[in-house]
Amino acid sequence: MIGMLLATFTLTAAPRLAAAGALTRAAVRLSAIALEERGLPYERCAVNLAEKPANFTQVYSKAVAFSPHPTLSRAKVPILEELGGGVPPLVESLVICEYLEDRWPASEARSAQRRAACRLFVDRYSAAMPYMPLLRAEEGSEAEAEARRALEEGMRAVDAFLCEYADGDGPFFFGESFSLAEEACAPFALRLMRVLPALRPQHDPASMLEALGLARLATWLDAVVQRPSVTSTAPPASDMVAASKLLLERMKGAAK
Ligand SMILES: N[C@@H](CCC(=O)N[C@@H](CS)C(=O)NCC(=O)O)C(=O)O
Repeated sequence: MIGMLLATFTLTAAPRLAAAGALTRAAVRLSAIALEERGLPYERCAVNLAEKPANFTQVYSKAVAFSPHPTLSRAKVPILEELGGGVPPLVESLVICEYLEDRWPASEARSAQRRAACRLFVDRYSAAMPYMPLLRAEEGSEAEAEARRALEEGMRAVDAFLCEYADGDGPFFFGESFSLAEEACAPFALRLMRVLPALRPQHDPASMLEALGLARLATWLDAVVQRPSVTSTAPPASDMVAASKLLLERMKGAAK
């Protein structure tokens, strides 16, 4: 399987983002979105995750200051390296996003409380919007009904968080500014909005949000999935759907 290494990056020489041919991995896409949002030039290079090359595992080891171990510190993409000024390579997509924001702020300075709310949103979003259980459940089963209830509950929670802590005008968490809140959630939001309705039209998230009256979340999701940095780093929707289908079949096979 081809994976991605988000690698050599510098503003003084040609930056390099090492990745799979297409940005199929959400964690890597998240970092690519953050680079695109800042207009930072970068180059991508691919790494085979099934047979990780030595230069990849070495860079990862340097980043975590530990030799890759089968369970403890398996070398993962993305990696951001060649940051200049003696900065070691960086791993973990959220760490990379925060680093980029600290070093090349994409928006105006905000209070500690506002930044904390933004980080809490990222944490809440990934935990609250589960759609894989809905895709994995047999159609018409009690498990499917339960998964639908869980997604609806999550949608209500995320909408309530936006209403309470995000800028009222929207569409993003900080109004017109596309921030870490969006960078970190965008790949998952895109999958929710493209894959779920394609595979289970009866669970179309846009219709669910409308029926539940969750306008703030609907506005946020709409704006996120249309953002150029999100669409330009994403594979075509048909590829995302096909990849999810394959994954579901594998999961089904493994469960037998
Ligand atoms: N928490 C990490 C997760 C990164 C991750 O799971 N990367 C996967 C691809 S999406 C990977 O490189 N897997 C290879 C492996 O675990 O051997 C992040 O957000 O950067």
